[in-house]
Amino acid sequence: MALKGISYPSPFPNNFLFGTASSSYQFEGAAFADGKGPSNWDIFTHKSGNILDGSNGDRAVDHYRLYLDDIDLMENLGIEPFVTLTHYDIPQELEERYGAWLSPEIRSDFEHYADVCFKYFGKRVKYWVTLNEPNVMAIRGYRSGIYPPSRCSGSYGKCNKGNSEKEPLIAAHNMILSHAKAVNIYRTRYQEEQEGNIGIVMNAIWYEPFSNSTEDKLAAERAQSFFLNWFLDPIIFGKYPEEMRRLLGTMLPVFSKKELEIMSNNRLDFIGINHYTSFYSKDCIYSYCDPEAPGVTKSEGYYLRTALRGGALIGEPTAVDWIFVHPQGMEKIVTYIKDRYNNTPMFITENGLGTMSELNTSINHFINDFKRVEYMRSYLDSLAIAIRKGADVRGYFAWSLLDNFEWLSGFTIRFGLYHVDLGTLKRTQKYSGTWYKEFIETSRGVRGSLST
Ligand code: GBH
Repeated sequence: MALKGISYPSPFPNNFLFGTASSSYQFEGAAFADGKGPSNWDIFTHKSGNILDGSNGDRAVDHYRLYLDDIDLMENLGIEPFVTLTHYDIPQELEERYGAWLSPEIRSDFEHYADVCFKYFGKRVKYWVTLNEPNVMAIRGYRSGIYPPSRCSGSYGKCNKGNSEKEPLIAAHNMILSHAKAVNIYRTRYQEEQEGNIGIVMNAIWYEPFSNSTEDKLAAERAQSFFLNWFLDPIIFGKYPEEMRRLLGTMLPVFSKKELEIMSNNRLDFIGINHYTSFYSKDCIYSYCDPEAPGVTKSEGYYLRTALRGGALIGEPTAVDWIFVHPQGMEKIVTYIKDRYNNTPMFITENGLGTMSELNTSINHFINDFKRVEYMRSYLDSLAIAIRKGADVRGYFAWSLLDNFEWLSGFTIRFGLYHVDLGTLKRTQKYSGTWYKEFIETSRGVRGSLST
């Protein structure tokens, strides 16, 4: 049915920001240009066997050279720049000098780096993000070891064995304090004059209890605590989540009085949420779980993460092994964060769908990305419900503007609203890009109109 000419109030507030997301290592290339030293990811991707298709970010999608063209594409989708100080990659030199995130020394180096960025770019940047997904950096860098610096612990046995289970906790502790120092510098030296905002971006998964039992509900709560609240609680409340303190005891680092002081000047201006998927979580304290399965050890919070229940998946599987299409998760995770953190302003800093990048496939196959549109539409609908119910969400960014270097998957997975020809690097708008532009135009204020 077509309802033409009728306007409906848009569920998105008037000044809601829509945009796209990108990241330096995945986009820029120019890995060794203009005096840049190697990052931990440069070193990691150059070791054979680390990246699925043997590729690396040396050239990526050459955003370093093509940035003006790409900014035109971004503007086409209407944005205000948000700048992230660290999206996984850090100078390899810090790794070699003192073990990077494992050392408290990184805190003052990070502070200095942030200071330089605020000083030189703060006039033009009104939204700063200190760290992208520190929870993923800590887990993948120091527990499963599948990201640099490839340190694994606990029940993960693939890399250098014998690291302490404490390492992810220590790395996280230093990340939290590095974040805090950067925020502090911004607050004391720049914010008043530059009138910007500063926050952090977390990867957030919605954990649905595997069953109605109290045990599984508690497991879902622990899953949030050991993944998300692990960082947000100390940053916002000045202490690690209750479940972590109880289960981990002395394994968990403590904040000294002086550190707490730095952190107290730190209320976040916003929480950035990267949300893509949901999982079930099943209790492993009162019920048996295979101790070799990832997630079930004490330092991980004793819960089993699974997409499968009674023979059915939590959502449609996708080309990305950890993304299941479960749009309700968006409303639920946003509402969860709203309730726990006093409705701190939120941005959905990443959401999107990866598709397979088969070789020898005609460009039309990639351009007609109806699945991506379906995914985005359903997640945006779900986000709109959370907003209607009172969540203070101020923007949404699609991951990603362009197809790009997808970390361990190299160039085998594409997330872009624009297709990138990996030979010529030519950018071509996909159906999702066209759709998103139109969606943005019709979603502002009361101009939203609906036709079905
Ligand atoms: C985001 O990461 C990244 O910020 C972005 O650079 C990336 O391109 C994009 O998503 C698409 O992948 O194994 O415990 O970490 C999301 C990375 C990987 C986070 C899978 C959640 C599962 C939980 N995600 N991960 S864990």
